[in-house]
Amino acid sequence: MGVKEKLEDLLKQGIEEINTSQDVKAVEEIRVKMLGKKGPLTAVLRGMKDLSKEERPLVGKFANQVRDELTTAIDEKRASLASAMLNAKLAAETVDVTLPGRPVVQGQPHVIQQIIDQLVDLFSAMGYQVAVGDEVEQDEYNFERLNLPKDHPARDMQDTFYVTPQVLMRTQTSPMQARMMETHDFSKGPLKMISPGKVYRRDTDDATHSHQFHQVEGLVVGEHVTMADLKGTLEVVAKTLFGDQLEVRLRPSYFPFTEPSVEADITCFNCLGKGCAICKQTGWIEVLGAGMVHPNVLKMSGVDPDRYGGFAFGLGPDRFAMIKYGVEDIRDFYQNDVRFLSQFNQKG
Ligand code: 2NL
Repeated sequence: MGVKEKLEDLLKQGIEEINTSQDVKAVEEIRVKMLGKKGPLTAVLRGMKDLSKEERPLVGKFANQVRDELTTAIDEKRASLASAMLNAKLAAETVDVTLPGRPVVQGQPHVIQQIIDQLVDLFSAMGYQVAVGDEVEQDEYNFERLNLPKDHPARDMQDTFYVTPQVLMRTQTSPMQARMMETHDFSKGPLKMISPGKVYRRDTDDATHSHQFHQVEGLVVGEHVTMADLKGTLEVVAKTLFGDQLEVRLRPSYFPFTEPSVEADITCFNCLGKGCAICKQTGWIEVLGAGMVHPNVLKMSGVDPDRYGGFAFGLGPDRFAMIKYGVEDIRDFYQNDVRFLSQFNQKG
């Protein structure tokens, strides 16, 4: 077979192989096989030195033509295979943009946080500051400044988690209020504040006790602050949280940091005062403790008790939530069971 025929065969065979190849890898193998250093075309070109002077340019020209045709065929095939692959991939990965989205489950603040938020909104609207404070406090602020000296019997029921002998997990939010009284400039006007947050007590957890719970305390100190102001304020709180038709009743009580001290009841929202199981037939439900700030408490924070006075109250959002929603076990609030918690949806 002459060199020309050999080249023609090579071209025919190459084109056929290229046309029938199925993927880019196969095309690349053909290129290496046909056009590579060890391939038949290179062999023909190497053999040119044995050809006659007349034949050499003709064969050379034809060999170049064969190489160009094969190269073009390979490039075209490679491009068409690559675009076919891309099309197949695009078809397989089709996104149906008309599919409806998966709904995102919308949560809500914890029911206790909802109560705190309501109180924060209410008191902010009445011009109170909101001061949160730290959960780790000094004995000095948690007890001493609130008229609870060492060995005071009321310390026992509040005995708590000590970090060091002088540092503890706060048993009430009042230490923040003592700090605010200490720094407030009373010549510029009264101090009006609430202090919401977590508090800790060395209680054994049961249906009505948790070693960690919440408190919102309120404090107003200034000139001419009276017990009538306290009662009016508590009425606003009760009506906002439990309903407009409810009344507030104050009963004498005792707290070391207030004198006089009171316990506040609201009309039972269930029977509206007639007497039922929820209010134990009394027609009233106890909701919080309050009183007029004890002169010693004012003095210890550097406030002159002959010039300034005020009221304070402390309430438990946990207890408020239990009363409002009829929850019988405080521990339910802390177990984080969404089936329980999602019942208290603000949006109804
Ligand atoms: C309750 C009773 C109360 C206070 C808290 C208070 C704070 C300062 C001064 C005076 Cl800085 N008093 N707080 C007063 C009366 C009662 O809490 O049973 N809380 C759940």
